[in-house]
Amino acid sequence: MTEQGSANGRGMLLVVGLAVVLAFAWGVGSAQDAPKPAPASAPAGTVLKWGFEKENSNITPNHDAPIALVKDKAAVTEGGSALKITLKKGTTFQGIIITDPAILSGWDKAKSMALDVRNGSEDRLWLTVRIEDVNSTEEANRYEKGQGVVSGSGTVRVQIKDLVCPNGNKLDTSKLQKMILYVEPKGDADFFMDNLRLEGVN
Ligand SMILES: [Ca+2]
Repeated sequence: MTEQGSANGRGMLLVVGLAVVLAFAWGVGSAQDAPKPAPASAPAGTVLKWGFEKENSNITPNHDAPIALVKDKAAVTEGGSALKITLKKGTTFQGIIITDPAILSGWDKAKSMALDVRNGSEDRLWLTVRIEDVNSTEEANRYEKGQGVVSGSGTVRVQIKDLVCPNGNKLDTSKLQKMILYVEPKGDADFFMDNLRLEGVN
């Protein structure tokens, strides 16, 4: 009985000893693991080019479009403000001209350009993206394509590989000079833009 008890005691000591060794090993292992980064709000490779948070002298109205930075919660998708274009029936080409070199750089290393938009009207509106490089002198050698934007919020996206001019030449995305974004109003409405970004940047 005594021997049995003694054997049990040794067994228990062995189990406790093993547990201590395992716990120590576990602790050391955990300490050596690199901390995992917190999940980012945007996918890896996304680079914000303009958040419409402040005035920019290199972003000007196209065709005298009334533009303003607003803190409209329904339209803001990045930071605290978005760009509002006040559309009026009978006007055309309402939007912005971007000539900021910082916004137009790095496109050659990206897969796509994306822009969050909000169409405050009930109509499906047509948003045109025109992009020019150093060689763009006329329609034939610039990129210009429209996309339908339904009522509400959405994202307009242009694949960089699709930046081909009517003459068949690809835009030189390392030498972009200008981007014009404009909407054709169908009536009085507000149109918003935010979070102009490049995606898939390597
Ligand atoms: Ca913003």
